[in-house]
Amino acid sequence: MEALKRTDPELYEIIEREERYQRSSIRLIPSENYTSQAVLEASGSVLQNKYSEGYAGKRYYEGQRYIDRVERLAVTRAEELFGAEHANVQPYSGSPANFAVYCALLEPGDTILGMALAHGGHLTHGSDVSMTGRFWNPVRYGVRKETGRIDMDEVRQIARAHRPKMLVAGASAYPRELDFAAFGEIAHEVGAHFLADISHIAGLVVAGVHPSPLPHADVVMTTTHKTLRGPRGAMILCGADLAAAIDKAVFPGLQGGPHNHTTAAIAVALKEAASEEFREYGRQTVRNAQALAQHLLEHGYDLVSGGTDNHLLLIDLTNRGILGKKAAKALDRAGIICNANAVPFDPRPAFSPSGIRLGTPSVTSRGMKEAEMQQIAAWMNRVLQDVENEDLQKAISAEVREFCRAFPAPGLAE
Ligand code: DSN
Repeated sequence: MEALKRTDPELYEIIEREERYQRSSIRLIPSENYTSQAVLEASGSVLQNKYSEGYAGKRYYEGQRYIDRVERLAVTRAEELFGAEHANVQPYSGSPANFAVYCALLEPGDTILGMALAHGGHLTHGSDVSMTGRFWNPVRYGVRKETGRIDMDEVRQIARAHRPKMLVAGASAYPRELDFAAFGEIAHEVGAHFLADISHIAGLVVAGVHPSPLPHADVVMTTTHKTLRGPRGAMILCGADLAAAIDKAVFPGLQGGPHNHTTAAIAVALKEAASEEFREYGRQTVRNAQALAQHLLEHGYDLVSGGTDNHLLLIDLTNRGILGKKAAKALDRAGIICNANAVPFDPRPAFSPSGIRLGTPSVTSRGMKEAEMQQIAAWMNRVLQDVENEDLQKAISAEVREFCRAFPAPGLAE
């Protein structure tokens, strides 16, 4: 970044510090990852300089001979990787992508049945604080208090009672497998479209460690930067029957020119994701999450649903008498980064919830395995047992820094 260093040393220094931070800490935010150097290069390329409203072969601007090739590559790779008839790779991120799906398939005021935000769902699945909960009529399902799991009989009952036009399956903080076949059956019984939002688990679906929502879902949306390990972006997959409506909703319905540098980086990530190495990455991500869960259980932590089937876990800290925010901040000072998170039936407010959320996509990208999860759980336990002790946090952060040196992160300079 020599040019940046010369032009804007202040910003250069901030980015350099962030890079050091990413290198020397254990990043357990389940929606984050490390993209490869190849993805970073495509993302920072001259494709940034182009405008290309429209779709490949049908643009409103001339000068697209290379841009069309880029977008066609990304689209074809997405369709092949997920076995979809149609892919739209232009959404800027997951929230606008979900919005586009609703705009394509619903009328204003139609009912959306999605997982409650407070139980692990996403803002755009009809939360009150999201415009999706204002423009459409949200109805919610959650998890069972005793099991921490979605009860498909309850989803069916709610769907029969409210007859939604859209059923959404997908979550930001749900550690268990989603039964896409059952969701699809329920949606189609009540005449709803079924949207599977696999943003968190797309990489696991590719790796075959989570069942695919295809062919049960009418539409599949995923961000590209979580377990899929691409740039920040999103894509929508659907059958040929819905392709025109989805494309029209994305452009010109909601967006102008696509971010071609991101499209290129998505294409690279999809190529990487089609490899056996990536499938092994997905499997190891789940093995690591399960190992981390097991060690935390042994240290006496209360995990929502008792464990995990995927890349993430949710700790309810109520029995330890520590607030989620306090725990997350103490862990950050110790070099272990996670986020405070509501747990299902949380009596506390969203900004100061009772739990923390952890995930293994980033640490797995660094080559960490089950043995390292044991070490991470031990550090977490030491921090959380003495959460006010900043000297201890500082000492652990030095140990973490040293530990991280053995696990180079993709895309970061050594
Ligand atoms: N904000 C993302 C997450 O952290 O899960 C979801 O969009």
